[in-house]
Amino acid sequence: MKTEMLAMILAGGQGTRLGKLTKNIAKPAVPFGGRYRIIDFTLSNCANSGIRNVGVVTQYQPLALNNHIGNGASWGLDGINSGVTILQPFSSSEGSKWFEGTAHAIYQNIAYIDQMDPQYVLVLSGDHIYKMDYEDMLETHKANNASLSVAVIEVPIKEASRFGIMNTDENDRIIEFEEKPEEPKNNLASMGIYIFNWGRLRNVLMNSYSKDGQMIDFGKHVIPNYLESGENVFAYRFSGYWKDVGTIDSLWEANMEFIEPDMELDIRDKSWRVFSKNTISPPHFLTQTAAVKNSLIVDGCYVSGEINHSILSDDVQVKEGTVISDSVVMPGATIGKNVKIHRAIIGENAIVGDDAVIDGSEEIAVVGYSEVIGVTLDEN
Ligand code: ADQ
Ligand code: ADP
Repeated sequence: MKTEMLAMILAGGQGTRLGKLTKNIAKPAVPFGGRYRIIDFTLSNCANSGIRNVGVVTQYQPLALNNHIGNGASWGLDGINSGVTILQPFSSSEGSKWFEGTAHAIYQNIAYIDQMDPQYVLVLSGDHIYKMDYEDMLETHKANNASLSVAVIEVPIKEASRFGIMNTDENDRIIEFEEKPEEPKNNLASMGIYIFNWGRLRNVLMNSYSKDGQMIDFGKHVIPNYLESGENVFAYRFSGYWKDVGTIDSLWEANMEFIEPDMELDIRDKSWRVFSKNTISPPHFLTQTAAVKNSLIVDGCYVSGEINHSILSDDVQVKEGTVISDSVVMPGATIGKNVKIHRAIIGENAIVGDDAVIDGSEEIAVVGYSEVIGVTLDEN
């Protein structure tokens, strides 16, 4: 099988910064925006950009991710010349080894990539919320005769030290790159999205791993190596909505932005749909005592309480007397009577007992995946 550009989604990070929300599931499988999981945005970008073959590199708690992605049919990525392949760490003659970094994770999957025989490999991250046309990025990559293209976005300078930061010339050729510099020189940040000419990247990785194995990370090792050896490395400028939702604060913020009907990331745009697996839940039901304002309520919810500027994901129950504001409730959670929840993320399948108070006024409050709180023995 021959494919022009193969996408590899790196979905392997543990996401320790999301704490209790990723105790049992990988970060890309964390619910987002009521109806979605984080990885849906990247998978939908692939589908909408005409990419037919996608490898998803996992390592940590991939079960929920496997269940969600299935055969890729929800994104139209099933069929004769297309597919999604979940790639897990495997034992080799060197013994089983975790993927050590992003470039090492690609190296570990050379056999899979070779089987697709692509000219270009698009490397993506599984934890970003955005819409991007990778086909346009590929066109620019070809027009620049680039060996590597890096998608870039301008970020506030105070946040720049969280990213790979670069300098470009007037043609957007990258002349300098620093991974997460302590004192960033400017605000042009790498989005961690790369197009590589596969032949060249393959050689670089094979050479490195037959010797010292230094090429562990794209940001720390591979990009600097390309620049040193005088390869054509170009920036591809992106200016739309883009958010790395790797922390509690950014995950909460992105969800709150998602509620706004005029949000920059337009999910109602029929020409660029965000696909997800359909859970086939019944229509949501609002009882006589329910009061819902400014909120997203997904299928299967049963609501008797008051919901303000919040997201209830599928199959959430909210009982009478409860008030939820500025919060995200993930799928399957049950919230008892007379509970107060403010500025919080309630994890998937969590149970919050009657009269509990979850107040994130100071710092976003989190109830973990399947966590049970405030349930007393006489509860029925
Ligand atoms: P980070 O996001 O900090 O920076 P990293 O932690 O290496 O980079 O993760 C990138 C993606 O790969 C994440 O989705 C992570 O889950 C996944 N991942 C990490 N290690 C993996 C492994 N061994 N196997 C499989 N998946 C793995 C990167 C760039 C910066 C850039 C930011 C933008 O290095 O230059 O600015 O992305 O967010
Ligand atoms: P965070 O920085 O929030 O922890 P990342 O997605 O950046 O989230 O992942 C952190 C790192 O942890 C990744 O580089 C990944 O390689 C490593 N990691 C994740 N899961 C495991 C695991 N099960 N064993 C070893 N390393 C892991």
